[in-house]
Amino acid sequence: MAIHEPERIWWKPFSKDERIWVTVALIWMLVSFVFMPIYHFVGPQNPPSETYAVSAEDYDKLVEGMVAKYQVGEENGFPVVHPDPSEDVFLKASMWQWYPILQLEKGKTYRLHVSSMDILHGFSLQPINMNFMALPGYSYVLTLTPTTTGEFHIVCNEYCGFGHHMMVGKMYVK
Ligand SMILES: [Cu+2]
Repeated sequence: MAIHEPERIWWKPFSKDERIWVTVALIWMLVSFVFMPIYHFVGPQNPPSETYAVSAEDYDKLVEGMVAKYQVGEENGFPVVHPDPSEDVFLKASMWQWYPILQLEKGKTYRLHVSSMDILHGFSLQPINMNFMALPGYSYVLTLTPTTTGEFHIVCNEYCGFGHHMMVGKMYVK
């Protein structure tokens, strides 16, 4: 069986319609590109803009320090912590758990640090659907003021391995 050489000029010049659509797509891309950083400042969302580089060992010490100081109970082997709003609050993600269980107060503003001990995890607070990343080596500070009381779940929304589907944490607002 012979192999045929492809046509020398295999591409066809742009038609008028194609030219219009490519131009529209390009303009829209540029608009989105410019608007992204603008929306960071004018949008109603609250993206974390405060970040620290921190090693897993150091972050673990911060978490344990908070647990030792503010633990009020225990649930399924996890400490329940009722931190003071004047101090930083630390939440730790690892394969495959969120630690500890936080108990916050409605109307108070907290500085919640989120970091991972191993790989990338996704902090997704349900059912209100707040989503952030939990990165190893970095602590992201979320400024958070709970407006509703109740029990919330923290779901990992970044696939992180075998136990990913079981990685569900808890948070209480009183
Ligand atoms: Cu995870």
